[in-house]
Amino acid sequence: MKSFHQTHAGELTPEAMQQEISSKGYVLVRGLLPNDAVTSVLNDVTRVLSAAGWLLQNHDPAERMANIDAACGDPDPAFKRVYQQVFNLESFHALPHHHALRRVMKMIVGEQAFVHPKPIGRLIFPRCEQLVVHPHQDYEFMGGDAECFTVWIPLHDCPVCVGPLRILEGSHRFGIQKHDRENLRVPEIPAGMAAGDEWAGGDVGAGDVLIFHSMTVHAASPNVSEQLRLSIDCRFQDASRSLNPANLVFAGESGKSWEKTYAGWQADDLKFYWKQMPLNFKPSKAELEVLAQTAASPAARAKYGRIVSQLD
Ligand SMILES: O=C(O)CCC(=O)C(=O)O
Repeated sequence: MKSFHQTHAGELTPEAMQQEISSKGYVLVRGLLPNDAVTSVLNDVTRVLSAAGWLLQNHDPAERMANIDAACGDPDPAFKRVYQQVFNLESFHALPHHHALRRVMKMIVGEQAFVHPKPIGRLIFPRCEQLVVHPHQDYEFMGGDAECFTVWIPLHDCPVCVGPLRILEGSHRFGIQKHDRENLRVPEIPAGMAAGDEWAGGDVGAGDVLIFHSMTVHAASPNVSEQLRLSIDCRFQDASRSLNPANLVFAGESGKSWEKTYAGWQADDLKFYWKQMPLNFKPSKAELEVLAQTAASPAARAKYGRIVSQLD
């Protein structure tokens, strides 16, 4: 695997960022986010994990030493309970809106940069092969407009042994690639089948961000350390491009809602910010209303109904 090509936060220009993304499919920006911004989210997350018994009690929670007896991952109910507490943290949602990140994302997607409101937290126990994310393109999961970009943000220094992401350079140039869905909970591109140039990887530090196109194939490296790997991934696009409304709400049966997420927040500015914007939904709300009546299965009709009800 070759080393990531890297750019330093002090030397960014829109031309350089766009050139980097269009040639390689990603850009790794070193030192973009201030350490205290990242560490304060890390502290909030590790407080939750420590209370859940996921961390060894005789260590500082910030060290993330894993209690391997508690190891779990999605879709274990034990994992979902803890994940929900992390997802509800105000600081977890605020980090993707950090002005330093917004500035860079405007260079890539334009002045109307829109931050998708549902970041994903990765709480990855070490030495658990089934928790390692396999090669895929985010477009497979997000839909909407392909000109959408993921930002991967580790909450601590992430040397290769702790399992940072790796990127298949140039893979965004090959369009939608075939994902295997059969007998898999999460679709993935079968081993060795992804089209692209060469895999790139390496250490990613706290404060660094890895930005990549929705068609760029990426995967996690295995976490072979003794520590949990904690990261956030969030998505940005030009607000005028089409967007799948399922990415704004909770389409599943879990009963999650923005009201429950926001219940313990101090500030209001990041609550429902996306509802104030003239977004271009694909499928549109009218199309979703039809699907809620006509989709083939009762489960699909119920899912579309839940999406529509949360858009009002
Ligand atoms: O952090 C991980 O392990 C996977 C992240 C990922 O696949 C993504 O950001 O799209």
